[in-house]
Amino acid sequence: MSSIYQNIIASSSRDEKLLAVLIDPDKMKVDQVSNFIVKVNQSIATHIFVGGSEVGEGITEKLVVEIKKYTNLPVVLFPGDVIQITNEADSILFLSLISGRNPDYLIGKHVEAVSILKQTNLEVLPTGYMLFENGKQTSVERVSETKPIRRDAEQTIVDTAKAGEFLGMKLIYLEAGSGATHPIEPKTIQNVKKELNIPLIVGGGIRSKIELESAYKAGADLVVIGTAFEEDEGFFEELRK
Ligand code: 1GP
Repeated sequence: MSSIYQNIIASSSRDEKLLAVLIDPDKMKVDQVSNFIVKVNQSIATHIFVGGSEVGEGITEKLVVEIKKYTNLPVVLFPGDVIQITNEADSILFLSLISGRNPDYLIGKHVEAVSILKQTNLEVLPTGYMLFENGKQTSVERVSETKPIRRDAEQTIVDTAKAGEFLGMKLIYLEAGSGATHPIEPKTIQNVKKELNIPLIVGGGIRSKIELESAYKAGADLVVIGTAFEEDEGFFEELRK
């Protein structure tokens, strides 16, 4: 079986766009999973991401076990903390918050995670994670105690993403923050994509098919959407039209 990363690379080289549905264990109860996953399976989604900024111990694992009962889509952990790591998933975004300067989120938590990861079969995806300002404080900003990157700092944005690639990261994730009022601007996605030789993930605040398509058109290989599905499951339908 080819790896999740190889599949992302292959899709990116064929210009086939990917969509991850983000499930936040803080917001979804185990008994809501089956109905929700039926909709995910019927949708254009290609991946399920599971994670949140402030999830308690054991909660993610229970949720992933339940999700796996109903889908064959790859389940990728998108953890806010080491306690969210579970071998029940297929893969993990090993996120380094390269927009910030907090050593805990650049390398500290990663060192803590190693002894746990060594006991799993998770495919580890080294990911440069860049948080953008969005007019209000996001939970990533609060929990990580880092400043997001300014949206007008074009050169810094592009150079940060490229520095991530030079450091050997395999993915770059441009994050506007869950529930952001504005998604990352297409121009920014385009500028970053032009510089990168690795796949680009974009997420935060995408609530319409038009916004999804403009992120793809600008160069996002994989888009992550959580809030729009949480608030209205009819959004799955809208994306199919
Ligand atoms: C958040 O990028 C993801 O980490 C998705 O954001 O919930 O706004 O879709 P939304």
